[in-house]
Order: sequence, then structure tokens, then C-alpha cells
Amino acid sequence: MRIDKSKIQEYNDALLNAHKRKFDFAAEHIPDINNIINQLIEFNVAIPSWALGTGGTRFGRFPGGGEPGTLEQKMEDVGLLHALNQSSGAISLHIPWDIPENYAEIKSLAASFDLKFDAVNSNTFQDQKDQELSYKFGSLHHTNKAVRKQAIQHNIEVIKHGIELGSKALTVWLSDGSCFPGQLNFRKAFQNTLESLEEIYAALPEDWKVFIEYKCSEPNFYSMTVGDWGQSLLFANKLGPKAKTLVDLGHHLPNANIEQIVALLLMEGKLAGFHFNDSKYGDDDLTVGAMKPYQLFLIFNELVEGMDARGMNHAKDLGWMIDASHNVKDPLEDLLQSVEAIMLSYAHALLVDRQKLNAAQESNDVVVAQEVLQNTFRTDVRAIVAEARIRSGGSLDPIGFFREQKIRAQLIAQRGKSSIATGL
Ligand code: AFD
Ligand code: MN
Ligand code: MN
Repeated sequence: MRIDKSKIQEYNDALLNAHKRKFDFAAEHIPDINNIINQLIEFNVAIPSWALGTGGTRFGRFPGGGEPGTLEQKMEDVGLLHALNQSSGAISLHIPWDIPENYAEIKSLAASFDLKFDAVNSNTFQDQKDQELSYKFGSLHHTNKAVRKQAIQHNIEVIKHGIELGSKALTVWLSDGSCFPGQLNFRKAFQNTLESLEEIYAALPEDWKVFIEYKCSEPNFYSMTVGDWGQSLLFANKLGPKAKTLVDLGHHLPNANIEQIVALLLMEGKLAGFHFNDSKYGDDDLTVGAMKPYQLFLIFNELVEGMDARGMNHAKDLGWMIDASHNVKDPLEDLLQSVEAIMLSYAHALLVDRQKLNAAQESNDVVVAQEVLQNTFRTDVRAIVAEARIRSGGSLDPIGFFREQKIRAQLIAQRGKSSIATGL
């Protein structure tokens, strides 16, 4: 379904006076407010094609109906999010869950929703129907060269799909690892993976990147072959300038200082970008900002500081994506909440008084440094983010609009109660 722009306008009109009061108050002491708003307008976060349906756990799955059953419907859903928030203008495909059949048609559909194709993702963590060799004991790190070859070939296929669609990066997430001590020779596993990645790297077009995503555990519980940022960075450094490290917020050991990881990867020019989500225990894939909003802000603070130090474009020079899974919420509402949380953190980071923070750091004034960050974090910037949204044609209140227009009920009427989306 497509959202009628005049409906958004109508909905906004009723809320406009109240919004204006909040915005004027929020903007009062920000001299370069228009500049901040333009940066917010530019900033977009890609939506993964696998997050549009109900995720579930290994214990069960409780779909809410109207899930997108085809790639076209998934794009329709992302188009819907983008129409509402104007900040979700890209989709990230997972192959073979979303094999595009007719590139020209898919591309024109994307254009009609004002969507771009973000990084393409390979999948060597599952065995597909008719697949010759199994990934039970890994893919790119496998002891058997034939399995490695098959996985390399798959990644090259994924790059080919991406080229047709206009993607500029391949994200490789490996489930390779071991479940028990002694199962694996770590050094050989690393070297096999490196060799495999080298072949994939060689297949990258000139203007492409490969994002190497690390994860500390699951589905392997004793070791993961790309288990942390150090291991990912080792691969990225050995591979060359097109290889970078991708940070997924749910992939660290408990209490890891992710903002410090981000600062150093940025310093090295090796940060690929993000998979945003939130977690309490592990790779929980919860709504961004649901558990640790202050951590999210601290990460954005390092991102803005580090990108500015390198003269990078906030919107374009890193890959921004959500990687979440929804068990009890409507996936579209959940994604709207996630994008909003990201925009709020970005807005906060743009508002940090950098001069004051630098001075406090240089003079070891711990209290003032903390005050600068916490005062910013405790400032209500919701009206500023909402202003950016309406200036670019989005809804003042995306979730309110989604509910008022009964969008899920409309999707169920179109697609049925039991349509199921592919993905995890
Ligand atoms: C994994 C990773 C990753 C991968 C996804 C599959 O976060 O990005 O593509 O799940 O759904 O945990
Ligand atoms: Mn991820
Ligand atoms: Mn994950």
C-alpha cells in the first residue's frame, strides 16, 4: 500500500500548533538550528529486509498478520516507513531470502518509494534446499576446501545481485565457530577464513566495500571465528582498504565499551558502519534505545566527534542500518521506534558543546566533562527531530498516524492473516 501524502498533511495540521510551541522552546538557544535540522534531514537509516516480519525465538513465533511475503511487499513496507519518517530511505537485502528476479522492475519499484539499496548480505549460516555441501561446521573457515569454495561462490553471487541494484557494499556475517573446546584449530580457521575473504575481496568492484561483522557468540558458543572487533580488524587490515569492520550493537560481551571501540575504529579509518539494536543480555535484537539510551548517545557522540575529525560526511560515509527482530510488537511500529531513537541520539550528539567538552578533557575537569554530556542527553530534542521530519514531508507522529489509519489492518486485509516473511 502507498500512503496518501495529503493524509499525512491533514494529520500533521491538527498537531501543528502544539508542535510549534514545543519546537520554539527547544530551538530557542540553538543558534544554528537550521543547520542541525538539515543534518537530520540528510541522515537515513537502512531497514533490513528480514526485520519486516515477526522474528520469534527458537521456542516459538507469534506472527501478527499482514507480513510481506515477497521482496516487492518488503519494499512496500520500507516505503511506508520512509513515507512516515523520511529517514528510512534504504533497504538491505539478504540473499537468498530476497533474490531479485527482475532487476529493472525492482529498481523502478524502489525509485517509486524513494528507496536506495544498502549493503547486500550473504548467508552461509544456513543450508539452503538443494545445496550441495553443508555449512554445519562452518563456511569460509571450513576444513574442507570444497565447502569454502561454495561459500565464496555464494558471496560472489551476492555481489553480482548488489551491482545490478546499485548497492555499494557486501556485509559478511559468519556463524563460523566452534561449540566445544578442541573442536577447532583457531589458527587454521583464521587462515582459511582469510583466504576465502581474499577471494571475495578480489571480486569487489572498484567502488565497493566489504563489511566484516563480528559477533561474540551464537550460534557457536565456545568460539566464533570473527568473534570481536580485534579479529574483524585483523581481517580488514590484511584484506586492504575496501574492507572494514561492522559494529552490531548486540554482538559484544556484556558491558563492553562500544563507544571506545567506535572511536578507535574511526581513528583507523576502519569503521564500516552499524547494525543498530539494543540488548540486555546478548544478541537480543531489541528496539534501538529501549534498554541503554545513554550508551546509544555516547556512541553517537564518538561518531560525530570522530567523523568530524576526519572530515567525513555523517550521512554518507558510514553504513547505517537497523538489525532487529520483533517478537511481541508490530514490526513496523518497532522499526519506527528504532529510527526515532537513532535520530534522537544523532540530534543529541550534534548538540554537544564540543569546545567545552574538549577544554574539560584537556584540563581533567571530570565533573564538567560529565555535565556537558549529561546536560545534552537530558535535553528534550523530540520536537527538533519532529521538525526535521515534517520539513521533509513526513508525519509529525508516525506511530500515531500508523494507528489512526489502521495500517496493519489494511495490510492484513491485503495480504492475509497468515502471510509469513522470510528471514530469522
Ligand atoms: C546475525 C547478524 C547479521 C545477520 C543476521 C541474520 O546480526 O547481521 O545477517 O543475524 O538475520 O546475528
Ligand atoms: Mn547484524
Ligand atoms: Mn545479530
